[in-house]
Amino acid sequence: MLPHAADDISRDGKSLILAYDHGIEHGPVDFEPNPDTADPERIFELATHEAVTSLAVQKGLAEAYYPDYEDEVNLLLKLNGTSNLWMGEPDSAVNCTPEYAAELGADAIGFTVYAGSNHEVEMAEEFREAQEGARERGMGVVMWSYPRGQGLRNDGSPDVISYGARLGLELGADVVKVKYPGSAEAMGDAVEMAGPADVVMSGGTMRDDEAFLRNVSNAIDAGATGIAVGRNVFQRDEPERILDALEAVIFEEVDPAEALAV
Ligand code: FBP
Repeated sequence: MLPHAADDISRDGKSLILAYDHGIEHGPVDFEPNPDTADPERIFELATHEAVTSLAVQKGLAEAYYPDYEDEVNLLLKLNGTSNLWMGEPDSAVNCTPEYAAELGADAIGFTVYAGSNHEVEMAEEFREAQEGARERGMGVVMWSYPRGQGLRNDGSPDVISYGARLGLELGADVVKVKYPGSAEAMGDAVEMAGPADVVMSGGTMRDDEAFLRNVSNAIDAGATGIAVGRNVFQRDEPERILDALEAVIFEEVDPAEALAV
């Protein structure tokens, strides 16, 4: 096994990344179900929950809030992002360098790559700079590997998700974040394609607690190492409760029904 540059953002080889880049990616609409969550302080507090192994945010939030949390929270700094107001082919503006991420105290960098977009070539080249910059500074590299673009008819198909996982390995990510491909078997294929890179599933918006945790449990059984989750935690009335259950399912491999019963 290769030395693992993402150890700083995992616990016993497993990860729960609390994703909070929604203010840029989707906009204020994502805070409507739980209006308090528009306040980043609420989420930095939530990230001190012991289930959370890192908090993924953009530069502006890290500058404003991370100094107060650097002893309690591992920082996963997203280096690119796009608003939902952008109507072109999938693309993501690079808004932070790995140098500045290190200055802000990041343990790892996060980077979105939309393979299949007309902008794939530039995005892969931008990822190269981010990945090599992170390597030089000992930061882990997490790729949001989301194949999408006008040429892709089904970006949620198991084959496409496995391809996305493989791209993470090929381009040098330590952790590849993919959509859940719908079954443990398909997740197992994605994990196999990612080789020594860790695979984490994204959270999505599924509201049935047990069904959501069952997907997470299936992903773990298939060899995934955790989840990068945003809305499915912070849009709930009691985000701490689902974090407790996620902790049991991911780190202790407790059955979802049992995890919810506690
Ligand atoms: P969720 O758990 O809320 O799905 O967040 C995961 C995530 O990757 C976020 O980091 C990102 O903002 C969002 O999904 C992007 O979702 P999409 O591009 O599919 O709209």
